[in-house]
Amino acid sequence: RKFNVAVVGATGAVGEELFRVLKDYNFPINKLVPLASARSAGSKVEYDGKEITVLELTETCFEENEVEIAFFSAGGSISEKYARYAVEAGAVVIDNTSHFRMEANVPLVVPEVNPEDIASWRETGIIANPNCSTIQMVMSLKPLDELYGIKRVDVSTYQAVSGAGKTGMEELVKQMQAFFAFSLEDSEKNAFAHQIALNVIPQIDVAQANGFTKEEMKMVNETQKIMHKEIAVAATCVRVPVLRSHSESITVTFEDGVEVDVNEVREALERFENVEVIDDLENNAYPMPIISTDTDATYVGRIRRDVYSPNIVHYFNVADQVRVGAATNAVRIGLKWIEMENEI
Ligand code: A2P
Ligand code: 11C
Repeated sequence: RKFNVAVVGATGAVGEELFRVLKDYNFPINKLVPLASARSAGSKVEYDGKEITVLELTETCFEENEVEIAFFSAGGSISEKYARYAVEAGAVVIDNTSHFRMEANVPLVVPEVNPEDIASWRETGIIANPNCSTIQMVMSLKPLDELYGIKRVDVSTYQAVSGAGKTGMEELVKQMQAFFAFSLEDSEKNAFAHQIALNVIPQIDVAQANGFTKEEMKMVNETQKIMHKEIAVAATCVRVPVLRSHSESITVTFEDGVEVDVNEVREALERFENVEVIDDLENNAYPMPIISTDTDATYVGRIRRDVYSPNIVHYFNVADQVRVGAATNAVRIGLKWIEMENEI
C-alpha cells in the first residue's frame, strides 16, 4: 500500500535531499505534500522529474491532505509547534530536529542500530532522528560494542557547513568567492560566529554550563539513549570549511582485559549494514568527504590499535551529513516503520 507523505521544510537543505532519497528508496508514496513557510508557498520542488507546488505549513494542512507520514526538517521550534497537528491528524511524525529526542517516551532511532525502539512510537506519534554527528558515530560503535564491549569513546569532529542548513553552505561559498575577489574581510558572517572559509571553528551550537557545547552533549546523551548503555563519551565538535560530509576522529576504549585485534575490528565493521571500510594507508586509501558525499554509507578507515593500551582502538569515520546524517536515516526509519506497522 502507498502513503500520503508530507515534508515539512521542503525547501531546505535536508528537505530537498529527502525528495531525492525518497525516490532512490522507492518509498511507497501515494501523495507527496511539500510544506514550508508562507515565504516559499507556491514555489516548486522536484520529485521524480515532476514539479510539485509547496504549500504553507498550517495547523490544518495535515488533516486537509490526509497525511499519514510526516517528515519534519524545519528546525526545533517548528516541530515543537506543529508536530502535534500532524499527530492529531493521525500521522506518524519522523522528526529531524533535536526537539523531542531526549523525551523518555520518544524513540530515538538509527534503523541499523536500534530498530526495535520504533515499536513504542504510538506513545507520542513521534519518532526522533538523531543528530548527524551521532548517527554516523553509532553506526561504527554498534558492531564494535557487540565485538568487545565499549567502555568509553573520545571523539573530535570535523563538521561540514551543511549542518547549518542552506545558509551555512551559501556562506562558505560566498566567503570563498570574496577571498578570490580580495574582499573576504567584508563578506557576510551570519551562519557562524566567525569566518568559516580558510578557518576551523571549535564551537558548534551554544555553550553549556559544564564547558561543553550543546552539539557535544548531544553526542553524549543521544549515543547513550540509542545504544541503551551508559558509555562514557567526550566530544569536541569543530566546524570545518567542507560543504556536506562530517568526519570524526574516534578513540574507543573497550572493557578492561580486551586485546584489540585490528583484523577483527575491520571484519566486524565490514559486516555491519551500510558501513564501508576503506583502510589501506600505504596506498593512501581512507575515508574522506569527497568519497562519502552523495552516498548512503558510513565510511571507516585509519583503524589502528593504541600504542600503549591493548584495549583501545583509533579510527576515522566519514559520512554525508545531509543524507546519512539526516535524510537517509529518516527515510530508513520510515521504511522500517511501514514494515513493522503493516507487516509487509
Ligand atoms: P522557507 O523556504 O519557507 O524558509 P535549512 O535547514 O536549509 O535552513 O531549511 C529550513 C527549512 O525550514 C526551509 O524549508 C524553510 O522554509 C523551513 N522553514 C523555516 N521557517 C519556517 C516556518 N516558520 N514555517 C514553515 N517552514 C519553515
Ligand atoms: C551541525 N549537527 O552540524 C548540527 C546540525 O541536532 O539536528 C544538526 C542539529 C541537530 O551543525
